[in-house]
Amino acid sequence: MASIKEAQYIWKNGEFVAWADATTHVLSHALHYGTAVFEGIRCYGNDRGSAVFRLTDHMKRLVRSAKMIMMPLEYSAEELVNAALETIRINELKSCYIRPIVYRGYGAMGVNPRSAPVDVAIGVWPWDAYLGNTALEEGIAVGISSWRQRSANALPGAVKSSASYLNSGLANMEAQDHGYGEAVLLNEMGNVAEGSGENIFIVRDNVLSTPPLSDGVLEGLTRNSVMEMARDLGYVVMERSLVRTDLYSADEVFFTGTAAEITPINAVDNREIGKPGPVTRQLQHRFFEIVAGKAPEYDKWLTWI
Ligand code: PPE
Repeated sequence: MASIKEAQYIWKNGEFVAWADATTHVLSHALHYGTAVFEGIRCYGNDRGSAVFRLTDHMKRLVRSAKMIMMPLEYSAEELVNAALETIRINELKSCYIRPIVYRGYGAMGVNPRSAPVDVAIGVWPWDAYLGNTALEEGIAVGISSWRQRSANALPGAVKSSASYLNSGLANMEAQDHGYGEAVLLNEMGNVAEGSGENIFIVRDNVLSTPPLSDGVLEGLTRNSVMEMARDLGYVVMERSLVRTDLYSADEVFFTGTAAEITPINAVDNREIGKPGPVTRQLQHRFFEIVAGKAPEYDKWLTWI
């Protein structure tokens, strides 16, 4: 989807190493068995400096992901926050994407991961619009995937694990092969879950709805932010199960995610939703104001470099 724009240094197990030296052995456990959890975070350069959006909340989610898969993590959320900030500073980036990963490294094979070491790394690099340059303005067309969302009792959506993203990749490749910008996955029950790398919202008669966590979706921080922003703007926001026809009949549909930000959806399975609607536009506007440091009441979500 995007080739990496290289930066200079990677934080690895408490030290900075040169970008090119941040390698791992081909027999690392995570490469073979998907034993890794990670985060995606954005830092926004703006008039006041550079601000990371919901940094502590992302690191807390990483700690929870590791805990849920019984992967011992030596670092606290606070230590990881500081490591991320140092990594941005040493790379002298104003705006960037931040990718912390906790993974089972080299030293043991076999499905039981317990005797493999746990390695931690943080990479940062510039990452522009996730779903293409015109996506934020014009929206994208999506298709319901023939792949189901991995089941909550097999590979829980609540854990941001590398293993889960095989499912995402299958759905995204299929969607693009069919000419869509992104996939929407239904869960095993047939309820709408999420995009391959985004949460989803609909708007109908000015009421926002998004699938509940119990439908097996990632507890997205952009999702959480949009719910709070929308309520502050006076909208009713519901977490309720959605079926595919709720998407077809919506006034507006949009994705949320760190990489995708707030991306409007203009068609679902070739049913036209249309140009980005007023609620989507208002929320996008608010979101970009917040990350630009122009909405003091949401400064609680920003960590300045
Ligand atoms: N669902 C999934 C499956 C997902 O991967 C993401 C983020 C979200 C929802 C939204 O979560 P949040 O970022 O906290 O609002 N996907 C990350 C990785 C994307 C990638 O291609 O890699 C991201 O947006 O950083």
